[in-house]
Amino acid sequence: MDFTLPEEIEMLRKTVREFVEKRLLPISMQVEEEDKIPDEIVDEMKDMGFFGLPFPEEYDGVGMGELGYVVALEELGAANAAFGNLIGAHTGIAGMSIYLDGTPEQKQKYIPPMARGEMIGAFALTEPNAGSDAAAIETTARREGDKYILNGSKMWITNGPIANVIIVFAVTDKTLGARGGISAFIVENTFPGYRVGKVDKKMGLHGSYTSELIFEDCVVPAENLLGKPGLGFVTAMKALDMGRIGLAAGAVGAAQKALEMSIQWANQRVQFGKPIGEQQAIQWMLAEMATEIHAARLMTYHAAYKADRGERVSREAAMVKMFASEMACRVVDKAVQIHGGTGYMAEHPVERMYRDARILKIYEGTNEIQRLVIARDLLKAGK
Ligand code: COS
Repeated sequence: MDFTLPEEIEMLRKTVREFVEKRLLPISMQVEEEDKIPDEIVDEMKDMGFFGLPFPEEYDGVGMGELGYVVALEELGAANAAFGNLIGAHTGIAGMSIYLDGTPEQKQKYIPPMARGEMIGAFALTEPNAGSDAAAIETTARREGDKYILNGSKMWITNGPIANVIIVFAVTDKTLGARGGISAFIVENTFPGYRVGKVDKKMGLHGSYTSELIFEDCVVPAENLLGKPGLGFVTAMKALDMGRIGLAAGAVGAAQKALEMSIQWANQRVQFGKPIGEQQAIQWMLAEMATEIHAARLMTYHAAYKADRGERVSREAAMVKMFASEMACRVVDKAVQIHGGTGYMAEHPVERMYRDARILKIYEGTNEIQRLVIARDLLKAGK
């Protein structure tokens, strides 16, 4: 058993880390305050291949697979969460849906411009009446000749306001539900009847855009049906399996950064005549933080490795999403505690990280849903 990462992935890590240190960390506070990633930074991220990390080079990707992708997301997680969120929605679930289930023509048409960052992706599943119960979506798609007509609305869609390619899940046969009644579509933002609705204001993730998407007799060419008719729910679940591993990687990266800031503060902050790091209370917190991060990191790499082998990872993805997100929340909470009043101040990065971490337990499937997925699989497999 070899825990060494392939050399090209270690090199990728080094490149991303340097970029994060030089370009992203210095503007993390600016992104927070302006609620926007500067355009020139997004362009640099595109030039570095961040938008197509897992996809093969034949699609203009970097060919790093899921493992390389999660290592990059882990590094990105050290900076403002908006950076990883842009990539996660675009690559991890939108591009991934096309990569997993698209026809050769669809892959050739959409993945290269997405990998180059010329088209931004979004994944539109959630609706006002269908969050955890994703099979309860009400958006409809009815076939009319060589077109589908979509009607309905989606909410809380990451990258919604800036997306050019939207993976939309809609009901094609109400009687069949999750098993044959939901289809996936590749919708371009220029298609008639598509528009962006209300843009959301959030507790955290400032600089990452989330919005409602509205489909009013939206006309979608029949060739933009993604995968087989009626099998869209399976596409959504498979893409989410991959997305959840990426989410865990971002959580690990953020937690690692919070730990490093806490160690630095523990060495520097003097109380009772000595650095607080010499107090056992602080030492125990640091030890617990580091241990949990280590466990989550190994779980993340393992799930990505298994995904790259083409194995089904639903159980592992649910486990690592649940564990890493809860770990990150515990770690950033301790980081705020170690920083004391300083950590509660809006000018300190741990204050932002504390707010940003909270969504990890909710999106890409609440942790209650992850527990359900794990438990169902346990009961089915008997182990
Ligand atoms: N991979 C492949 N196929 C899958 C799958 C997966 N991970 N999960 C489900 N399927 C397929 C199966 O074929 C399944 O049928 P069988 O069990 O008969 O084989 C079918 O889909 C229906 O699945 P299931 O019975 O599990 O559907 P449920 O309606 O019970 O819902 C949950 C399943 C709750 C797990 C699903 O709705 C979910 O993940 N909800 C959270 C949604 C979410 O993450 N939202 C975040 C917003 S998008 S960022």
